[in-house]
This record gives sequence, C-alpha cells and structure tokens, in this order.
Amino acid sequence: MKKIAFITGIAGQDGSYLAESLIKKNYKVYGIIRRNSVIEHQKSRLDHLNNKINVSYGDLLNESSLHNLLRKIKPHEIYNLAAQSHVKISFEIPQFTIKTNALGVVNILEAYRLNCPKAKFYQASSSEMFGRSVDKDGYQRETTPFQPTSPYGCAKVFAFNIVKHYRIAYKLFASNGILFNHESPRRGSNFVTNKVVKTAVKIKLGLEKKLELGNIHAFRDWGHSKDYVEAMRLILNYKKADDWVIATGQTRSVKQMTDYVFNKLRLNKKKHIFINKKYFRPEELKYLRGDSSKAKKYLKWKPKYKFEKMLDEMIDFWMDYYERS
Ligand code: F7E
Repeated sequence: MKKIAFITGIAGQDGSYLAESLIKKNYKVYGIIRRNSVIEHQKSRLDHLNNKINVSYGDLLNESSLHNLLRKIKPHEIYNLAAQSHVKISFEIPQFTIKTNALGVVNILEAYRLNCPKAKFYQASSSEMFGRSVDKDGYQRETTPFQPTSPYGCAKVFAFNIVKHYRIAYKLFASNGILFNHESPRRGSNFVTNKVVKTAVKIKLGLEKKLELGNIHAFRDWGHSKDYVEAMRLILNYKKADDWVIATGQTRSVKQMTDYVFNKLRLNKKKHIFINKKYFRPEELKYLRGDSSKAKKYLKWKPKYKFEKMLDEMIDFWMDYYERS
C-alpha cells in the first residue's frame, strides 16, 4: 500500500520540494493551500506537479477543514510547514503571526490526535527560537536554551513545546525539526538571499540600479531547502519521535553572502548597495550556527549542497528567468 502524506504549506519553498521528494518515494501526497485572489502566484511552485498531488483549500486557523481532511485522508505522515514565515513581518502583524504559528499548531495537533493518532507528525520548528542564545563553543544545538527575539520566534517556541507536550501526554509520534535558514531559487524574494541574488542579477542585466539592505552584519547558517526536506522525511522515519537540529554548521554574515554574489557577477558593491533603516528589525537575531551532530549520527543526514553551489544555482535561475522574459 502507498504511504499517504499530508503537507500544510505545500505551496511554499519547502512544501513543494517535499512533495516532489515524497512522490519520488512513491507516496500519495495531499496538501492544503490558503485561498488567495491571485491563484497563479499561489500555486506557481506546484504547477509541474499538477496531476501528481491532491491539493485542497484549508487553513491552520480553520479547524473544520483540518478535521474533515484528516478524517478523510487518514495520512501516515503529517508535515506541518504552514506558517507566517517572515520574521521582519512578524513585528508588523504579531497577532496574526502568533495565531497562525502557535494556535494554528494546536489546531492541527488536535485534528491529528482526534482523527488519525497513529500518524507521525512533523513540526517545522526554527533556529529563530534560539534568539540571543549561543553555547560557549559558538554553536546552537538541541540542548541550547531558547531566547527568541521576534514574535515569530516566540510563537515557534510555543509550537515546539506544545508538540513535545502532545508527544508525552498522548504518546503521539510528534517530532520537531529545528531547521536553520534554508534557501533555493524557490525562496520568497523578500528573504535576504533571494532578494540579494535576484536584485544583483537585475542590476547586471540593467533592469535595476540599487540594492537596499538592512543589517548586513547578522550571521546565518544557510543550507539548501532540498537537503532540508530530506531531513524532514528521515525525522518521521526514525524509530522514535524526537527533536532534531538541521544545519550546515557554517556561518556567514549577510555581507559575506552579498559579497559572494556581487563578486560572482562582477558588480561594484559601492555603486549599487545602500543601507536602509526600514529593513532593520526592532530586535535582531545576530548569530546562528547549528550543530547537527545528532541528525548526522542517528538519521545519517548530511547536506549535499555547499553554500557557494546553492548561491550559484540561484544566480543561474534568475539569469535564465530574466534573459527569457
Ligand atoms: O533574514 C538580514 C536580516 O529574512 C536573514 C525564515 O525562513 O530563517 C528565516 O528567517 C538576515 C536577518 O531570514 C535584509 O536582518 C539584512 O538577520 O532572510 P531573512 P530570517 O529572518 O533569518 C528562519 C530560520 C526561519 O524560520 C524563518 O521562517 O538578513 N537582512 N537586510 C535582511 N533580511 C531581509 N529579509 N531583507 C533585507 O533587506
């Protein structure tokens, strides 16, 4: 019998790569998307999978849609990837972010517990939960305390804890993947890597003149989304539910990332890059570097992409896109 997977946030970067990966592994894939007035924008990452996945309208805040679907589908695996995922925007819409990213998780956990408790559940937890906290050796790992620095991070800490609580209280297979930043050509254009790459390519082609950035001295541990969705699958196929850090173990500043892209395209940074205060956050998470030794040891997970290869792929994608349009 085919395994059945249910993905919330299937139209996002991770959801679309995860759906592809599960189809290759012969899963039957279901997912929900939220209603949006411009359908093309909403489903563009899924177009190539059209006949291979089953997509319905749903929302983490619309409990009946979750109950009805889970009762009908009876999935073996549930991947909760849906969220208001932009940290800066979470300062502007804190209530919506907390409703979706915290209460929304309670809603899907309840739908899971009441309709298909034998399924395995994956929660998209985030390195943003660590906030100000770094271990003495300069890494964050499963044992590092959470000190979130944004409404997004606070909501994700709540979600992490409630998932763990459901695991213990109701003996559910509910796991957290604590994923560090992960990018790809499918990354939304208002996240810093894709913003830098896309704008730099446009400058190179004469379609744009300047790139405005916020805090370029923040450090992030950037991996590739394709590698990270493999970790999600391994997490649910491990013998027991647990919490896992998924990261590359390398850290770079936004400036170093921008330098790489501009050097690769032979662009003059001084001429094109400007700092604009509007992109600064009320509180900034300054430094992330993850230790994923546990995932490497027990899940045998290892990222395939190097930082430079990931950025090269993004540059090639946008070059190709603008040269064709
Ligand atoms: O910012 C700085 C910004 O928005 C990265 C989400 O997937 O990863 C992501 O959250 C850094 C920050 O990602 C701009 O201040 C400078 O220090 O690409 P980002 P994020 O906030 O780290 C975590 C793990 C998640 O879970 C989230 O869902 O770049 N930065 N200038 C800028 N950031 C943006 N967006 N735009 C700028 O112009």
